[in-house]
Amino acid sequence: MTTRKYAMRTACLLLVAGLSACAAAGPVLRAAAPSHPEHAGRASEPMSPSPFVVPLDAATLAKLPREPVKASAHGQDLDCEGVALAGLLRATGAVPADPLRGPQLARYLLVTARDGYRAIYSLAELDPSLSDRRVLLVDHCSGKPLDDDDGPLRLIAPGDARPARWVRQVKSITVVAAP
Ligand SMILES: Nc1nc2c(c(=O)[nH]1)N[C@H]1C(S)=C(S)[C@@H](COP(=O)(O)O)O[C@H]1N2
Ligand SMILES: [Mo]
Repeated sequence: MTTRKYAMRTACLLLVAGLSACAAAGPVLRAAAPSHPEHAGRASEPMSPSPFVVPLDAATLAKLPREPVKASAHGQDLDCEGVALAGLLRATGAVPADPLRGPQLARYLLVTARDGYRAIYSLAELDPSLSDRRVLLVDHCSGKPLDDDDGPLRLIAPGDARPARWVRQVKSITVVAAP
């Protein structure tokens, strides 16, 4: 073998070895891409587990300030009373007391009803530092407890142009981190 041929073969071997090394490094490079948003927050921020079922028992609700809300659905005026969803989430530890940030912004509330109806609200739209929209969990309208068709708990979001998310017969409210 000539010196030149030997040099060429060595160079080729080095090239192949280099490419193999790069191929082997591939998954490592991919792993360095941005991590899942749920893990992108500061380590010091306490996070509730996901899913987190928000307590809706009478004792929990009784501790919260009551708020009136007037709204209109299908031409019918509603004059109701209940608690702010934002206050309920904070009081039960579902969200931190501070303005939402980081991975909290990729979380949402799943609201289910006894008849199978479901709707979601993002945590962000319920945070008073991000939005002035009110969403209330009401238990009385026109001075009376809600009947079984509507209650005993119903959501009312007067900022929504249609009442489609005003879930009647609320069965559960769960905080969920987006997958
Ligand atoms: N549990 C439950 N809540 C629900 C619904 C439903 O089918 N089931 N329909 C929604 C829709 S689409 C509308 S427009 C309003 C209707 O509210 P109303 O029956 O009080 O007018 O309720 C919302 N909440
Ligand atoms: Mo609707």
